[in-house]
Amino acid sequence: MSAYEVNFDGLVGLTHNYAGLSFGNVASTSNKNTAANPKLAALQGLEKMKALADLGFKQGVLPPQDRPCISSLRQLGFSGDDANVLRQAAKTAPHLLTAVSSAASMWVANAATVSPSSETADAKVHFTVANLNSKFHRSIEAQTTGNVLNAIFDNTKHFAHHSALPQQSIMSDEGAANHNRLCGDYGAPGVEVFVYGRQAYGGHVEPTKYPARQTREASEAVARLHQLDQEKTVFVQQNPNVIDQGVFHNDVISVSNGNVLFHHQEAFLNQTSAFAEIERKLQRLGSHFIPIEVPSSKVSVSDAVATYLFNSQLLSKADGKMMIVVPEESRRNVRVWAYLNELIQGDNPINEMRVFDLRESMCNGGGPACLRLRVVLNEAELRATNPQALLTDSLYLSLGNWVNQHYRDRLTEADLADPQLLLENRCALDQLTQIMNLGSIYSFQQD
Ligand code: SUG
Repeated sequence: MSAYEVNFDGLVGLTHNYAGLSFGNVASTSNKNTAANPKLAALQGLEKMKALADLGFKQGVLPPQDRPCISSLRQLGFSGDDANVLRQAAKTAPHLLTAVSSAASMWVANAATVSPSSETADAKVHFTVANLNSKFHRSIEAQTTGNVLNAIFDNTKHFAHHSALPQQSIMSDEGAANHNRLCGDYGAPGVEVFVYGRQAYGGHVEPTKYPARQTREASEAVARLHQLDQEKTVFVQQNPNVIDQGVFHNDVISVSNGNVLFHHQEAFLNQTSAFAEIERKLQRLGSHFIPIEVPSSKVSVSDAVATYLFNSQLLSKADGKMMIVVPEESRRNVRVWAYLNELIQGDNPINEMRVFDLRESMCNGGGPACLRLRVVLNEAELRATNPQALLTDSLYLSLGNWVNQHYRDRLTEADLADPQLLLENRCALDQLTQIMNLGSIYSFQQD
């Protein structure tokens, strides 16, 4: 059955700021305390969505979360009215206030893992919300993420939703950022490649400097929940040395599309055997594997981390070729830019590139691929998806007006305690749920 890959991009939230919350994510820690521009961040993201929709790619939108998350602060013992909760947190635990104010839900590659219906035993599209257990500021996303996905894929005939795995480090799960799918046509069964950073039980190799955010145990649980056949899954460990150089998610060092895996030479541990397994399993499905490997001699791991070359999107065009979508930082690096120009001239399926300015997100370690969650949908599933979550010219205009009306153009840590910012968020998000026809997905709407 024919199917589409729909890229759902996260809308940047109103509290987008640089708080240095993600140890192991070089951009996040190095930009701590610089002033952010939430309005520009949201508009940059919207421009990418619109440009790709205009090129004929199916594009969806996922809403931001309500921040500062007052319910998290209450759970941690702050009390009184909302303004008092904010005041007390700012005074006695400012690090907690910044954590619960993060707009990190914009990086929806970490929202969930998604398996298309062509691979699951019950022929439904399966979603497992990521618990994002490695970082406190991200672990509080899970509940609302589940509400959002249920509001958009609200049809039990086609969609199966699983809540996040237990919030425990053995089950650390960062969603689709550590998940690649290789296939022939999007609608045909493919091979799902789960990439983990450490194995909690019986693992021998782990990074030593920075945390590994995905466990093998979590990846295996997701594969079980999604009812995936062993012959259509591969588990491979990410090279711990690259995690220690700032590759905190696999999507900072590799990206797949169709039967192509674009990756760095140092991306995986035991790469030879993992690739042989992918090749064998893909062949059984009638497709063949095309790994495109970037050698360290051309692009170092440090250049990859600085430019997010691999946090690119690979998109299939109508003519069967692929387009690579990279951030502006890739153009600015001489070696990476030279490599990209060589790549699109070479004998491989990628023959076109587009560059986007996503600087506001990039400064927190989020490139084009972090900002999107891929959902493969056939015609019937696409029809069952909330149409107001799919980007049309009119939704683009509404969202642009909404951002311009509600967002601030400068935000620093000092602003997070401002009760007015909380009210601005709630007012804006309440309107957004109406624009996108999402119902009551936020806790402040359920009180
Ligand atoms: O989880 N940054 C995010 C970036 C996530 C990128 N996603 C993917 N690679 N898929 C993170 O580290 C920084 C927030 C701050 O420091 O203010 C942050 O959460």
